[in-house]
Amino acid sequence: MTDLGAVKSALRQQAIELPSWAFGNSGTRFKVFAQKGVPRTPQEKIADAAQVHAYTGIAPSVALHIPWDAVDDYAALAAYAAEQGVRVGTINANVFQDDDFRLGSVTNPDPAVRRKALDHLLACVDVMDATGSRDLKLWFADGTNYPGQDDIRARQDRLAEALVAVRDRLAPHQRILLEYKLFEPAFYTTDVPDWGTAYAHCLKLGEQAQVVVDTGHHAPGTNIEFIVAFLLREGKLGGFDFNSRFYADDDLMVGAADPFQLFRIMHEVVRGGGYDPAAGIAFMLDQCHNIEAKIPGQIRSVLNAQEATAKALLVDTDALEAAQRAGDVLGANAVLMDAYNTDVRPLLAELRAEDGLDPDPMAAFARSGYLERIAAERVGGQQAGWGA
Ligand code: AOS
Ligand code: ZN
Ligand code: ZN
Repeated sequence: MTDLGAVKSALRQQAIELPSWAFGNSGTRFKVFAQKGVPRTPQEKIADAAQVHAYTGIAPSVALHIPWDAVDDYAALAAYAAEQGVRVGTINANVFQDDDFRLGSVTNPDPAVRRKALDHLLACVDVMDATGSRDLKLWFADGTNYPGQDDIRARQDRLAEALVAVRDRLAPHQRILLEYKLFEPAFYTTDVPDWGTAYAHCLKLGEQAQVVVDTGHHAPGTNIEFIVAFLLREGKLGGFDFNSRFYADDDLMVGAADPFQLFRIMHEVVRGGGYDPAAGIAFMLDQCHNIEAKIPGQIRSVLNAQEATAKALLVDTDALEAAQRAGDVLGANAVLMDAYNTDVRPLLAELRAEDGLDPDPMAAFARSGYLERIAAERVGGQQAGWGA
């Protein structure tokens, strides 16, 4: 039997980090649909993120993207976030939106471009110092489009060199989170295409470098929970970029396309000790709300993650282990499915009520009038910087 009190207190510890870019206008290369009231400044993005936390109680931090969220005074921005009831979380570097990076950033064949990319990464660590952020998330768009275009091995050497330089700049409490992605924007080779490549670089870099798993960055059919279990076991899972995919890197709401996959991932997280805050796993969303309202989209995503987590915490581990030891294939599978098939919504509503939150965050936010207010007050919202 599962102890519901223990499940509730574990759920109270949950922290999902929101991406600042989820609140800006976004789209595809075909069209960015502008929405009313979207933020015009990093402060307004933080204010919107704070709404998500206010209604869910489990989204206490916001990831920034530099230079999309560039400000003169990052310490002041962190103070502003604190006033809003949230904090600045992971700093995301951007070495993909400059003409100089056509052939890559840190892996570019031109040393001057490599230097420019590295300088940006180092500047991001300066931002972390000012905001008190622990993690620097590195995703590189680097790769090639055609066989022979550049030397695959030399590009790995250049990547390793840049990563070492960044690691050497970190304070002891700071980390590199290295993100991999199968393809896009590069279509032939990508310099960090998979967890194995990211893991190998992080292993060489040592304690301060960990792999981040973006759930949208795999080939169809990839068993992501296996990757999670493996990296956790090796002490190399740094965090997640949660989202859903149907086709490629769709950045849709987590738990929308495949809630069962999210449950399986969270089950491995719990099983591997990654849910313990001491494990330091960063549970982040990396999403864009191209056609749906952004703040409700984020609230829904946080709730989806919370539901999957509740189900994972409900797994009867004693019964599961007993069935596994006995070689009871169907019995073991049934234990897992029982947890997955539990409707956890009443439990989560009860938890919120106990904590002074509205049991229905979506409805409560809709009633608050916040969206109408920002639509009236904010004119000329910013594009997220993504999908232009
Ligand atoms: C890109 O595909 C990666 O998912 C990045 O983590 C992120 O989406 C990008 O840096 C924009 O925020
Ligand atoms: Zn990502
Ligand atoms: Zn992505």
